[in-house]
Amino acid sequence: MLSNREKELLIELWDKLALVAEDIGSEALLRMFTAFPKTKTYFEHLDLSPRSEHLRSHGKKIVLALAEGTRDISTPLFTENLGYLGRFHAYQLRIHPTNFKILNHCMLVTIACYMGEDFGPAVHAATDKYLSAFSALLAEKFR
Ligand code: ZNH
Repeated sequence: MLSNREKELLIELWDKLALVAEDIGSEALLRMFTAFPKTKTYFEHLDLSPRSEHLRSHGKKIVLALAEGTRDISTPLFTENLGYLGRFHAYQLRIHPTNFKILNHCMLVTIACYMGEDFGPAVHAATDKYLSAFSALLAEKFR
């Protein structure tokens, strides 16, 4: 569970990241494809080379979805708004749940590099919890 202080930290952080959503998202994806090449199998229809338009636009979608979600943490809206994305990832894309842990890890590393000194232990822990909660919802319908 996230405390009120953690929610504030998350809104503050993701407001900053939303401004550079393409950079953060594409870097996290590139890290994932480099360190965990099997994840590329879900993206065979996209150009995954560094700085490609596909990588940037898909990265942006992910970061903006995460940034928007920070507004609704611990409200019923959080689960409701993510219903569509959850069904999409489970039924259409059939993303195996382990992949969410992998992307979360790559996202944390990317954010740490970008934020530097401003990514202290409290905001790090809050981000870790938030990414886990978000991806649990995206993964929960997978069978
Ligand atoms: Zn995902 C898509 C988000 C994870 C894979 N995604 C997507 C989208 C979004 C997202 C927003 C768009 C939708 C529409 O269009 O409607 N994701 C997300 C998030 C996360 C994720 C937030 C975390 C947290 N994904 C993921 C993973 C994977 C994926 C892990 C694998 C590995 N996605 C995907 C795909 C797609 C998506 C494949 C589709 C793409 C295209 O474009 O085709």
